[in-house]
Amino acid sequence: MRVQKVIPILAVSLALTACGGSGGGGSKTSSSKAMTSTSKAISSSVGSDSNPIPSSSSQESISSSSTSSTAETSSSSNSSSAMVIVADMSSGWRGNGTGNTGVTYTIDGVVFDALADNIGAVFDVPKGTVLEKAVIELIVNASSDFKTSGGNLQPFAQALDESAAEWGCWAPNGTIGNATDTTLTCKILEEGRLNQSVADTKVGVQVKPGANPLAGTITIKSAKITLAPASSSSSSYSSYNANVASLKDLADFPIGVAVGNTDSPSTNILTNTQEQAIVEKHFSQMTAGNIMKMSYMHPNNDTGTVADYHFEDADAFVAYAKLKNMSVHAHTLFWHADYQVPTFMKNFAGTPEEFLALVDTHVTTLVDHFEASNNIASWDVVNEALTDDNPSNYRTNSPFYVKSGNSPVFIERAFQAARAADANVDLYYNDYNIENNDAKTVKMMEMVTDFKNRNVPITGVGFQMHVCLRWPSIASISAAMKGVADLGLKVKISELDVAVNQPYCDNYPVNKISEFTPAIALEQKKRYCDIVAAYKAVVPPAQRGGVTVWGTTDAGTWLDGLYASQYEGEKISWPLLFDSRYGDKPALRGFADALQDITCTNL
Ligand code: 9MR
Repeated sequence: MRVQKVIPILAVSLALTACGGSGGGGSKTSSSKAMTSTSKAISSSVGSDSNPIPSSSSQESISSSSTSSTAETSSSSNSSSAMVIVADMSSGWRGNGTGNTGVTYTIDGVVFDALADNIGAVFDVPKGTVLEKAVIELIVNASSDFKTSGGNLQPFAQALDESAAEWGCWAPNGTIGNATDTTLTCKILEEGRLNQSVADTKVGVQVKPGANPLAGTITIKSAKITLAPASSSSSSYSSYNANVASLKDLADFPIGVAVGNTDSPSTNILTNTQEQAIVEKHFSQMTAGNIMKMSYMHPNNDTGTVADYHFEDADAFVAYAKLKNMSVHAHTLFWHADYQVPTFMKNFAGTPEEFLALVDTHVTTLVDHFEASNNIASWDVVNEALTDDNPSNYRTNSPFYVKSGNSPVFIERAFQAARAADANVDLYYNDYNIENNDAKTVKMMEMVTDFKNRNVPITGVGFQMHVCLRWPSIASISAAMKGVADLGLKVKISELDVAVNQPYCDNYPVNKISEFTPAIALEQKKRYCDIVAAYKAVVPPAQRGGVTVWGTTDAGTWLDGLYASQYEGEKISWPLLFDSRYGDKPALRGFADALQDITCTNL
């Protein structure tokens, strides 16, 4: 019989405050089974709304008991016992979701009204609890009117700062009992994203509408969370030591990292000390993941003066980099993506000449402003102006292209203005999928060759390099980079990440990789090594603009968010050098091996 350690959640008070929770998607069917006791509310109690979060010391008061309850997730054969968090059903819960009316405590459990989409009830789990691969089990009883409304239930977990969540669990109406008990289970699959070090996590259930308006009540009769034994964590390399004192010290070209700074606390480089420690130790350059894009920097054009620009966040970011002896690769002056184009640009109604004058003003103002910091190594002048078609072309539906008189002339105009503003800074054209050495690479080469021939002041090409574990081939990557290097241009790997599990990669989902096993981690190590080694092999030292990874830890990768709906509930790509607990991954060793000219291996 397995001995179970029970962690009592000792709630210190009740809370009935409306809390602005957020809903989420998710279409995964949870396993559920109907049981037979009837729920009836025979008493109610309410309390104050003081802090409902149990202190972390209450979590430490682990009591051992030899209950015989099963721990479904404890499939590991090791001797470690399952850790179970059992929620107190008489205190510590609160309503969740906009417009909730709180919870009522009854003899049967915690009751909430199924008023609207995303309304639910939650309790808090203190930060520091490793929820990765934990299984949430809730026994609920939905009233008959809820059942007939067609409503669905979604058990979930979400960090209080909303930096991470598990929305992949879903109990459709057909699996929910009619005034009978239903067991909802929800396995937290997001690797590391709920191993919160900075925020508590709320766990509970919310209602999702069906065909008819929601109605009725949900009684939560019990709630427990069975934590995964440490050995079954998908971060099987969380204690891996890459034995790399400082990545940047192994290279004579910039080693960069993209970071956030106005995002949630968990991804803010100005406040997250764990991330700072990694960045300052291993990197010599930073790129702002977001805040140096057009929509952030030049949101308005009302006055036609510098008052239309927003520099504060970027200035703080550049100043931090400078303080820590890191240069900045500034990203980006032009990017067509709809949500990155400010409204005034989209609505610009002047002539092409007037639009190109606006291009000049935009570029000159930004480049001049940051030149003053004396810490900008390079700019992505134009980002992603080419299509993925075969043959590839300029993005003719980009507002910049259209307003330039259906012409790509804004691109060279931007380079010219940037060079006029700063005589020394490196100027890049930046794009994705150009490392594939296919039609898009051909179009990029045509454009930059033309620029070279006409003395358009381009310094280099940024290969974003958002690659898969097994695609494209190193031969293709090498050939594409060599083409640019042979023109005498600089080559920068500007946004490197190696997605292990990605809907557009490696014949997904047939070859879906659901577990970050040691073997996969080592395959990724070799992949990182092969890419950096290829870079060194084909790009002469004087033309190396550097290698930048697109994010610090796996917990902060853009990939998990972007493709969430396509991951079948498994928003996991494990693409970076550090795991979600800020630990080294073998990928870091692979990167270092290439820098040290050590043969790339998956050993
Ligand atoms: O990683 C960035 C993500 O946080 C932003 O939400 C997104 C939109 O601004 O941009 C991501 O970065 C992109 C970069 O700017 C250009 N190349 C592709 C990157 C990943 O989408």
